[in-house]
Amino acid sequence: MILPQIGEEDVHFFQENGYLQIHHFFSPDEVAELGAALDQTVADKRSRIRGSDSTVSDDYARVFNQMVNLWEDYPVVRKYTFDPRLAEVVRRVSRCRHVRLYHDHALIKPPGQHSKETNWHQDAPYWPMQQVGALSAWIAVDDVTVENGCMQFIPGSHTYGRLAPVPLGTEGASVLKTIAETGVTMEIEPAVMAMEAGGVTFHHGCLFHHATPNRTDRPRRALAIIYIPDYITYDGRWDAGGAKDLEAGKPFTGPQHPILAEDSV
Ligand SMILES: O=C(O)CCC(=O)C(=O)O
Repeated sequence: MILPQIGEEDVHFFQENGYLQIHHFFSPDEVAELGAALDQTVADKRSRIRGSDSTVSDDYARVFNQMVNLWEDYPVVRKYTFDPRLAEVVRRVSRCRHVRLYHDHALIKPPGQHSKETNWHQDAPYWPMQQVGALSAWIAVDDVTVENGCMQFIPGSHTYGRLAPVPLGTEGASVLKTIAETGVTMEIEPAVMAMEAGGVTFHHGCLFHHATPNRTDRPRRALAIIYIPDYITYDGRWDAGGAKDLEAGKPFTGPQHPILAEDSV
C-alpha cells in the first residue's frame, strides 16, 4: 500500500481546526469507477437503510438522497469504504491505535431550485457513542463548488463539544443558533471546501459544517465514511451500522464495525 503523504503538520492542523482537506486523493479512474457505482445505487432505487421501508420527509429528500451501508451490497463501493489509505489518514489524525467503520453513506444532493442547503450541524449528536472523536471522510465524486453544494466548515468549532442535534431539512435550524443561544460569541468565518472530484475532506464529528443548495442541473454526488477510533464506546442507542449485539459501555465490535486501519508497531 502506498501510504498517504500526511505529516505531523497535517495531524496538528486537524487537531486544531477539526478538518483536513486533501486534493486529488483518488485518481480520475477511481472516481469514475465510484461514480458509476453510485449511479447504479440510484438506478436501483436503493432504500435509505437496506431492508427498511422507513421514508424521510420531502424536505430531507431535498437536502440529499442518503443511502446508508452501501458497502454491504455494492462491492465497488465497499472497495472505497474499506480503502486502507483513507482509514490510515483517519487513524493518524485521530492519534489512535485502530479505527473501525461506523457506516458509509452516499450523499447525493439533488439539483435545481428545490435543492436545499444541508443545515449547519454537527454529526456527533446523531451517533450512539459515549465519547466524541469519531470522524468522517467525504469523497467528492463530482467537482464541488459553492454553486453545487460543497461543504463549508467553521475551523476550530469542534472544540465546543457535542451540542443538541439539528434537524436536517428544517428551515432555520442551525447549530450556529444553538451556540448563540448559549451566549457564546464565536467567529463565523467558514472555510469553503471546493475541490475537484477525487478530493477528500476529513472532519471531526463535532465540527460545525453545512453545504449550500445545489443550483446546477446535475446531482452532486459524494460518498462519506464514518470511522470510530478505538477509545470510543457504545452508548446503547440505535446503531446505524446495523449491529445487534453491541453492549452499552463497551467498545464497538463485530462484523458491522470492522477494523479498517491498525497501528503496525
Ligand atoms: O454532503 C452534505 O451535504 C453534507 C455532508 C455531511 O454533513 C457529512 O458528511 O457529515
